[in-house]
Amino acid sequence: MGVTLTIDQHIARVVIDRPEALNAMNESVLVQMKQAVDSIQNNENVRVAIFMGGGVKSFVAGADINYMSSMTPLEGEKWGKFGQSVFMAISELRCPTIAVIQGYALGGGTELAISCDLRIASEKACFAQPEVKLGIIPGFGGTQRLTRLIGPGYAKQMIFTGDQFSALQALAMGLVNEVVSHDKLIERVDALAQSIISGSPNGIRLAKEAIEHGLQGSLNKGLQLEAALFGLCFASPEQREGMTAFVEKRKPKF
Ligand code: CO8
Repeated sequence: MGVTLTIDQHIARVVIDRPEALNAMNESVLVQMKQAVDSIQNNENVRVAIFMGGGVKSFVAGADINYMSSMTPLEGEKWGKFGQSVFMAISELRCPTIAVIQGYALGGGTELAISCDLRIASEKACFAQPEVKLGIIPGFGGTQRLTRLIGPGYAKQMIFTGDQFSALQALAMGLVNEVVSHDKLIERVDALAQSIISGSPNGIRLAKEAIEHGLQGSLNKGLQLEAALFGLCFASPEQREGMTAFVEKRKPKF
């Protein structure tokens, strides 16, 4: 058990499966996750990557508390940096990423979910940043990505209280894109993945690049990058195909 990667029909599926610890992440899980992410990045055929937890109860119940319990400050910093690097590799994947949250997304689990582009939650999902209850702070990007995603008010509420938030509360905060019934979760995610796959891979990749870089700088810099990438689209056969298909009243073939 650990992390498995399957790639089928342009869709990569990464499953974190440690049933004995509700999929909590120890070093081995993070190492395997990084290997899976590298394989996806190196595979031009992948157009969507889906991250999910094994079993029905948990997405990921955080970093492994037993593993962290006797760390020294230096070991803690090293562990935090390692987790950050893995989650950065996820957020830097060229293809869109979807976190499928069927149950607990706690601590590092919420941080993993927010490293993905989109989050689809079952009605049974629950979210928390419970680190302060353990005497630590979110260390895999939570203080930064969560604040950027849902704003400082809700991020501080989650981080200062450590309380659990339901899927519907997460939806209201903008933490997830959609909440769907538990038994329809996979169906909905597959439909979403198909919708993404039907678009121009080059267009989607450049749009993601513009959004991600734009978020890190000023509006003006972001707009300059958007214009440059917009121009680049016209160097791709996908632009010709997309527009020709429209004119010919048929579906584009990407
Ligand atoms: N780490 C290790 N083991 C875990 C974890 C975890 N995060 N979560 C669950 N488990 C284990 C339990 O210990 C238990 O093991 P065992 O059967 O051997 O006793 C097994 O999974 C099943 O769990 P429970 O019996 O507790 O199941 P319940 O349904 O009663 O409760 C909960 C489920 C509510 C999810 C509960 O297990 C829980 O509260 N888990 C801890 C959640 C948590 O606090 N997560 C945050 C961890 S800290 C973190 O993620 C920080 C990331 C950044 C670190 C950066 C460092 C620098």
